[in-house]
Amino acid sequence: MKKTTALAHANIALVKYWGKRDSRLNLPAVGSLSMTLKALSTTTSVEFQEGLSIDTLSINGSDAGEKQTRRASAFLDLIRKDAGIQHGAIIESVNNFPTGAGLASSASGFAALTVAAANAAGLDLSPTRLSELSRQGSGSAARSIFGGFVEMKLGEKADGSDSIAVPLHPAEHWPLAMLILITSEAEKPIGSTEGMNLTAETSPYYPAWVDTSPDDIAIAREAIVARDIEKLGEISEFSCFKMHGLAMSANPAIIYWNGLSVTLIHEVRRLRAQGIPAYVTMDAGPQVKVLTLPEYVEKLTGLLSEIKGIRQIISTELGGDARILPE
Ligand code: 2P0
Repeated sequence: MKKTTALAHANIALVKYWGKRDSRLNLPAVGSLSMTLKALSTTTSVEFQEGLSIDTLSINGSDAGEKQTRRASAFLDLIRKDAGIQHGAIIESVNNFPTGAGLASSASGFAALTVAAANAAGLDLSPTRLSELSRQGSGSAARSIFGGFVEMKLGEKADGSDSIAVPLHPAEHWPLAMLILITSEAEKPIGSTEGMNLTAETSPYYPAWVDTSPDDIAIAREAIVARDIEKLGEISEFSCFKMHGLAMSANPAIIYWNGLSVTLIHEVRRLRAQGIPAYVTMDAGPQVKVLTLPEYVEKLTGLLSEIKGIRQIISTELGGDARILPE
């Protein structure tokens, strides 16, 4: 069987996913809306080998360990079932950004794995089917199949076939920029899956989170059509802080921020009050992402890099679809 290598970009949700309505099929409790990011990507190669009874997974050149390998293996079982094969696979995955620190490595990771594994298994699948499969690896990965602006549909079918991402607009529709301020490279204290399950079980605010999500998505969609940065930025901050407030209302509280994250949130808001279009979004980790327009990237980078403790600033525009790379 042939070896296939695929690349997928990470994505950042502007309207956030947090919570599941079905754990087995990994169906989200809310829809979400994201931007695919050009500068952050995972490249994964997969080769199924006859006679191999287990899967091996390396991430950034080192053995990924039992937990991650089991998760990838369970995912490959879905591909093997579709393709009617039983061979084990050698999986090699490389991220061009820090792994596991709230930078969506599972999104680009599972999207790249889906595209590479399906092709290596001899399957010719539509992007929609790839997105449906990716979702079962990681919810946010369903969005990384597509470039540009992407909406993850909540869906309503019990089999999950309509819980898929759909491309809204390609990257060229609206050149936006995002600055990713790395505040720490440490692994996060609680993973997303565990964090969202704890939240759903214990937060009294969870029903309100689920109920109010469709309005946020509708507003974000409109803002993108109209290329209205103020409207998109405001709804993004609202969804972000609603999600973090929700996570903090779990018992015990889930707090992804560090002290520098808080400093940066205030700084971005201060700069915005001075007329710079800059809006904060944060995921399940302490990194602060800043949504802005390309013409402000240089100025913002200069101003923010003066703040003590930032380890790295990554600047990115929107990226394209997940794709197979030539061998
Ligand atoms: C998102 N996050 O919409 C939200 C916002 C983090 C914060 O999707 O359990 O790794 O694998 O489906 O996709 C991260 O969670 O969770 C995530 P699983 P995933 O981007």
